[in-house]
Amino acid sequence: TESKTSVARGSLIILEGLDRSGKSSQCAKLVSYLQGKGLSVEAWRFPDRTTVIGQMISSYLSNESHLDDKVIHLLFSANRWEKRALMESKLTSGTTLIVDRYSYSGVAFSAAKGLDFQWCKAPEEGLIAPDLVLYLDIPPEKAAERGGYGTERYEKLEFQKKVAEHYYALRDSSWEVVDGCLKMESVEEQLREIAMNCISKCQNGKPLVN
Ligand code: T5A
Ligand code: NA
Repeated sequence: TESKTSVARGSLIILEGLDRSGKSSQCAKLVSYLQGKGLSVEAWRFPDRTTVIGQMISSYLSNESHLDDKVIHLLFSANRWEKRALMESKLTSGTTLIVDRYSYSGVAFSAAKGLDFQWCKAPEEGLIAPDLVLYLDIPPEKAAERGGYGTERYEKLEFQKKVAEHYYALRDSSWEVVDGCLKMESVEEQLREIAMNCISKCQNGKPLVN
């Protein structure tokens, strides 16, 4: 029989946080830093709007379509499930994934609408568990100051406060909370160090779990 050469696996690293906490900016910076170190790294994001389900989500988010709260919740989850197999093969073949939002967004946003917390968590069970969740912590009021809240600012602020509460209820041992109010460069530096640590642990045999 042929002997398989085992490849050090990649890490599943998620960025989470309220709207405007800086996730997309930091994902891009972290990916280019890690690639510059010669590592195999890809930037992913959820929702992944490139699939058929992703297009339904995208049209819902831009108010072009209306969907029942439970239906959109399940579509967000299905959008992660349809990427699960590819995610697993990337990770096992040694590619690290830096992912902008994951199940935590799925649960926190839907629960903030009033859906039952446990009901929201159920369809996420069996997805690959992150090795690291980088939570960019920012008070909802501070996030609102970053702009984009428009005329419905108050309503959105109230909603973001609820999202924050649900995020806190979801914290687990994979989380590292980083102060998202610091200047961009400071956040960037902290994320680099925590991510490098995580990547080493995974390369050294930390198992991949569901
Ligand atoms: N959703 C998502 C669900 O309901 N269920 C789900 O399962 C999933 C996956 C779309 C929506 O879908 C919901 C959550 C969302 O409401 P999205 O497309 O990821 O999700 O959201 P976006 O609108 O693209 O991104 P955000 O608004 O969340 O912003 P980011 O990515 O957190 O922040 P970023 O990097 O774009 O920065 C925002 C602004 O702040 C500045 C930036 O320059 C930018 O102007 N900024 C800083 N300013 C000062 N100091 C810093 N440290 C700064 N960092 C960034
Ligand atoms: Na974003």
